[in-house]
Amino acid sequence: MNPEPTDGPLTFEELQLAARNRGIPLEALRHDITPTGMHYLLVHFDIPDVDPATWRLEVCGHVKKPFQLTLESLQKRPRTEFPVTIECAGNGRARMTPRPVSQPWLNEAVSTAVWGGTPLAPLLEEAGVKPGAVDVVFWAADHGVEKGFEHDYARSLTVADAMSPEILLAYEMNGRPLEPQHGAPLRVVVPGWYGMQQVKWLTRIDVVPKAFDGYQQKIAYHYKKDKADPGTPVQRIKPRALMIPPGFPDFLTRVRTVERGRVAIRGRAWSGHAAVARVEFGVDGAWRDAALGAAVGPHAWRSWSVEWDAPAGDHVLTCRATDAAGNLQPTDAYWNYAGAGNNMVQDVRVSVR
Ligand SMILES: Nc1nc2c(c(=O)[nH]1)N[C@H]1C(S)=C(S)[C@@H](COP(=O)(O)O)O[C@H]1N2
Ligand SMILES: [Mo]
Repeated sequence: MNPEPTDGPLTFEELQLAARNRGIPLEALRHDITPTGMHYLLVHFDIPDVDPATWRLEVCGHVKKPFQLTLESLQKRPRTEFPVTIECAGNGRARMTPRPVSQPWLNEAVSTAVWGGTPLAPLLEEAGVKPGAVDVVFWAADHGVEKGFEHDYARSLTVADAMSPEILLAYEMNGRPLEPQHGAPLRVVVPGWYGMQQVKWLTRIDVVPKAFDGYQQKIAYHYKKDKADPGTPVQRIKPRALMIPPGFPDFLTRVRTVERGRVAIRGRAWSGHAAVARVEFGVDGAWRDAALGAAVGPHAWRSWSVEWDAPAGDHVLTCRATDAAGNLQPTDAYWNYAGAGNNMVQDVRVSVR
């Protein structure tokens, strides 16, 4: 069983997870589209061994015409591709005090890829969702045990949410077949939602007449104040801005050395609730507006920039995003038991010489 949140040093268990699940190197925020090898990665269990030749997608349950599809037949369906920014719900977890013990992300669990595949809604229409259907469950090939619950990874959406036209069954990432770690041969891409909804290694789409109560749906991914609190479900991505740390780093501390004078500060900002409307850049707690670049796509991050006239000395640089729905990133951690949705501002320590 996982331990309770702790103020202690990072544990061996957190190191094990961190060594498997990489974050985006923050300098890779310079790319509109994250190169596949730099895309963040989160795998709960093991990467399953799936043979694309014998793999089938089953569409079943509370539908008039259940069917199965091969990868080839999926690839013959209408194809679309667009960039989507995906962020892990646990991003920011290790910056909470006490620290929920799980994958110890700081700020780096976010990336943008061009996902290619076929829209989900027409497939559900073909299957004919029967009246009384409640949830659409996305079952995956990976299997494990979490907090004592053994299960295949699965997440659901309500039928109404699942019919959203932007949801993709993706077999390509950045113009190539999905890599094993990103869900080969097929994953779900649900723009605007946190990572847990982007089910990889998809095997079965099961339409069910009652609310899905699988572990990853009912127990995990809730904002709760303690273990006993049923909480509220984690769904859409909260706004966040990140900067590319300027200057050069100290190997161990990551403190940056920056030359005094004009420094170009660049970053990215995103929100799953509404478009990013404002980004501010902070120096030692004083905020100013950054210039916004165009979004990389309707479901992807946008760039931002400021020119900073850096005075000599030690400084803390921060940035924060506000979206068009009025959501602003907090300065302090948003604490919750599972360590989800902590979009507190990034801070970067620099030493200007
Ligand atoms: N089947 C399956 N899908 C999964 C996961 C998983 O462990 N198993 N992890 C989820 C989580 S928590 C995240 S953040 C994203 C990460 O996607 P990526 O590794 O392609 O960046 O995948 C999601 N889909
Ligand atoms: Mo995640």
